[in-house]
Amino acid sequence: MKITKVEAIPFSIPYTHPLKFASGEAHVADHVLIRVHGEDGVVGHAEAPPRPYTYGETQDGIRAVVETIFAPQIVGLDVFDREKIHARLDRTVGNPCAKGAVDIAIWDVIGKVLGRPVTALLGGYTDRMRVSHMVGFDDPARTVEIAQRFKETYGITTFKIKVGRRPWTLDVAVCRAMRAHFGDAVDLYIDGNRGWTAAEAARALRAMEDLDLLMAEELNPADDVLGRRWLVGRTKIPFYADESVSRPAEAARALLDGAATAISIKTARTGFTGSQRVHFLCESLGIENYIGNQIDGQVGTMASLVFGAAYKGTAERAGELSNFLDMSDDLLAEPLRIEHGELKIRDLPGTGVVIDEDKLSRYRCDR
Ligand code: MUC
Ligand code: MG
Repeated sequence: MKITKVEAIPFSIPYTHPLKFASGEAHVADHVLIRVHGEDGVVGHAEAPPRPYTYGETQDGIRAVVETIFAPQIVGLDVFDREKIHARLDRTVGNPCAKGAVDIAIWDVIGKVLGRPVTALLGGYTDRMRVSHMVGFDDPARTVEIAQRFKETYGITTFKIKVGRRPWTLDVAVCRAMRAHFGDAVDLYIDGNRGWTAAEAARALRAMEDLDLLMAEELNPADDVLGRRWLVGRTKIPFYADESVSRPAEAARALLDGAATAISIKTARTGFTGSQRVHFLCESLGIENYIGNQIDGQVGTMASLVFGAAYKGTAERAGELSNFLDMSDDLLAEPLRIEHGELKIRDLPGTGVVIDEDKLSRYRCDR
């Protein structure tokens, strides 16, 4: 099945509840829908979220690199020639979310051609994942209120709290309020998006030692090489690398350098193929991982679910699969539903993404 066309369609959907974190803010989902067309009218879909504050990609940049560089390189190749496709995409450095979405859309085509769900082709471990919700910067009372609503409405009991503000005591107060309110009825972990220094992070962690945090993520910049190694060495819970590992080789380097002891896998930036490599690396080394959220819409969240449910290692921890709930609308014909704290795979060939074409016409911003 040859690739006949690759489209990159920018769209824009506002958030009802913007997400604020140490490296930036998301008010509008200004993402790009990638469509890979095969012969016989088979179409695969994926969502690329531009994160200028994380990887340097923009909506215009993703569209340009996909349409002007990637499409001419892969049109005419067979969808099953995945190594050849990747060798061509990898001639361009960077652009993780553009590459990740092209990869996922190709897997969607492959699933449709074979008539099988992609999750079964990847690993087929389970049909569902537990959901973790990511809460942005806010005051303690409001954070508790949001978490309580998500717990009551969706049955979510795992929360990632964004930290990395100054003074660090602001964030400690939020985490403390969450634990005081929920007791041991919830799991809590933190993500600093590089906002603190190593010393600030160490003090904050010490101040939260009694809060039973599951893990900590990117509390200080990985580029502070010795500071990061020092911090990781004294941290008593798994220390996750996220944005500092946008390629499998970076994940290997972070683990070998002592810059992290666990890895967040985001299909938005490593697609399915790169995420497999990261996952297998972690599995071989006995390192834990979880499915992170690139502030994905429902199309991207479906991809995270498809991958996360495919493997025992990724399915056993709650995945960050709920931030689409903060968007005013989305593109899926049949919206995702989180029930009893879980999201279930759709038993359809491919990734299960079916686009509502009316919504796409309404939100696309290239016309
Ligand atoms: C996360 O886990 O860091 C915030 C910035 C980004 O790139 O992803 C989000 C979530
Ligand atoms: Mg993170």
